[in-house]
Amino acid sequence: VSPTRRLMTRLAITWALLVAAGSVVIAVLPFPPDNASDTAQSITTTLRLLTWLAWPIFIAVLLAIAGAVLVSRRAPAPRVSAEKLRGNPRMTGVWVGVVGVAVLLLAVFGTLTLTSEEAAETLGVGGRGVSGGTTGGQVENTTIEVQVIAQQWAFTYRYPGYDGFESAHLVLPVNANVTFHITSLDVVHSFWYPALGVKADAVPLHDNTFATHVQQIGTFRLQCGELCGLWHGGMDDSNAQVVSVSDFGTWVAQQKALNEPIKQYLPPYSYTYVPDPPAYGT
Ligand SMILES: [Cu+2]
Repeated sequence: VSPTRRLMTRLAITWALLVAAGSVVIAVLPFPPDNASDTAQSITTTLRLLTWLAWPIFIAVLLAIAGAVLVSRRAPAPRVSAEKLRGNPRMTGVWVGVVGVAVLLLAVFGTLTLTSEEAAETLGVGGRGVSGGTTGGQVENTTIEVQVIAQQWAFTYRYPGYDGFESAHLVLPVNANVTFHITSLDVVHSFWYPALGVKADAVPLHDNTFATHVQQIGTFRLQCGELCGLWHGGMDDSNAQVVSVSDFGTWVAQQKALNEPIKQYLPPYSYTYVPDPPAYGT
């Protein structure tokens, strides 16, 4: 057995071991950590699939580099040249074939994802609300709209289904179909709630919508995802919550009571707002 062949065998075994170990890690690693909505769930599934597909290739490239170094160290002046690759139809065919199949498979996967009901719902072009439930018997007892108003440097939330009260914290009921209406009062911000898989630009005078199905109770951090000025880094909320339906009812009652004195100063609920001082009664 030639030294090169022995090296190749060793590298192949190393590759198989690393691929197997990596696949297990990829299967159990929680990335991203929270999956509190169906949107977040599908992002995680996609990330996992792509990581799992890329891992064997990544390891093969690393080991090929290591192998090349070891071989050239053994034989400092290799007579192999690019001529061996040029005009090698088999090598070219394999290369084009493998890349072609990979690209086509990803195209099919991407198209299926884009045309799925979830995507349609997220983009606000039909989906679950129209067809009447496709989550396999899961209880969908709440449908709720929440407006996210961004400004330098805070988010404010309005609940049009509940008198349009305002809150500085985001609280959502679990098992709810939530439609966010995202807008801004000044510059472009971005409403980024990783646990729900939500990231949508907040643009002045524009009503940006994002729908998702919230499915897990918890406290999850959200933040502004678009550089928007000096205190952009502090434009976050560590206590954005998904709570039980009854806790949500209690919270809504509290917020309504708290809002009572300031209600008359709030502009009427609208998908966009013109931040004109006289409109606020000054
Ligand atoms: Cu911002």
